Amino acid sequence: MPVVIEDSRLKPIYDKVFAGERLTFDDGLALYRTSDLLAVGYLANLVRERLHGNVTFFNVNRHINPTDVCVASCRLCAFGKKAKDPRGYTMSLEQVWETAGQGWSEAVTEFHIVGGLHPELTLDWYCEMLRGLKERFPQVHLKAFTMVEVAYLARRARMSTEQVLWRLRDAGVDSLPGGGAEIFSERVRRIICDHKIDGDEWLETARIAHRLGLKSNCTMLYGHLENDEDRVDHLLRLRQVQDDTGGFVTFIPLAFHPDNTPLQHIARTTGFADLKNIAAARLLLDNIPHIKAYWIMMTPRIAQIAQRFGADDIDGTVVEEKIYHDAGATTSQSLRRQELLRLIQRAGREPVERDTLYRPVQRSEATFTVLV
Ligand code: V47
Repeated sequence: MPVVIEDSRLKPIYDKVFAGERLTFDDGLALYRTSDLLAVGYLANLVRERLHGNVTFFNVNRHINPTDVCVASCRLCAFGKKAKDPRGYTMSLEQVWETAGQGWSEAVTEFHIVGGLHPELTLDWYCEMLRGLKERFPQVHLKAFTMVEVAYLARRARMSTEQVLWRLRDAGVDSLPGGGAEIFSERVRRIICDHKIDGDEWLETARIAHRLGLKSNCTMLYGHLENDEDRVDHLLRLRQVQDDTGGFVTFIPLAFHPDNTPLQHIARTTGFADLKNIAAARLLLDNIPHIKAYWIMMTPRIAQIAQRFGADDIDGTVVEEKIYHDAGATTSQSLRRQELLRLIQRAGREPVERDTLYRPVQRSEATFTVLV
């Protein structure tokens, strides 16, 4: 069937995608600069179906944020609070374990644990938290600590990144989430998150984690001050690390939510930009297996359409989300398993429940009755 490509700049990309060839920096720019979203989406969908056929993955997970107290003051963030801010919170160990159990059922396969850079919580405290979770929920995968948190813990404990990752892994960390990458461009990073590790350090921390055998995700925050070049540069730097380590499992483009941040004058991203970022990522990141359309961030409606624009994952039940809701997200805090199934099926995809590392989860009929 002939494919209609309105923008002639996409023709070489079309040829490369059909031949299975790697796209260049300039190809990436052309993907971002064209308005021919359907052509970009068509190509991304082609690659996505080559890799995953008709399947869309989801999981049954729970987010836990032990503290929102943070020494950094990133302009992009509405979640972090200063230690003296009465609105801030820090859970006790018992509260973390109790929170993990709230809404817990046989169905939860992953705890996604991230928090602020707390000035006083120690590496020992976090290790005890992890051991306590493993003791109480031995079958649940712990996807915990962004590269930024790992680097901060290393600095505070005066240990190497490698030593900290060893300790966290021994205490129960099974893999790392993809947050904190933001955008690697130093020009933009200086404005939106100048207190954070720089892009090179984020990538180096990921390399070390992968070397130790820990898989991780990766992300890119878009829709703030970055330009097309910054986005392509970010994706290609992730692609380079993946060529070297093979440790990234999933890429998640994250749309900037400006409410309650010092950057609240910036307009929210559009559905067009959200789909473009999914599709461009699928085409440029030829070595990262999965592209996730995180429904909390892009709304269930756009996340569903994204399943035909390059994404093969929609994330999970989540249960309780703070980072995006503090920044004005209007999506609900959790989706039931049945609703995820419905969204995926109505997009004409076959839902497959996965664990964090994308192994299919087998469930007996009996467990369906206790699902969150
Ligand atoms: O690290 C913070 C970003 C991330 C805002 O690995 C913001 O499976 C938009 O990383 N507007 C947290 N974004 C979310 C995240 C994530 C989510 C789902 C799955 C996975 C995974 C990872 O959100 C932060 C930061 O990059 N963020 N503030 C904001 N106002």
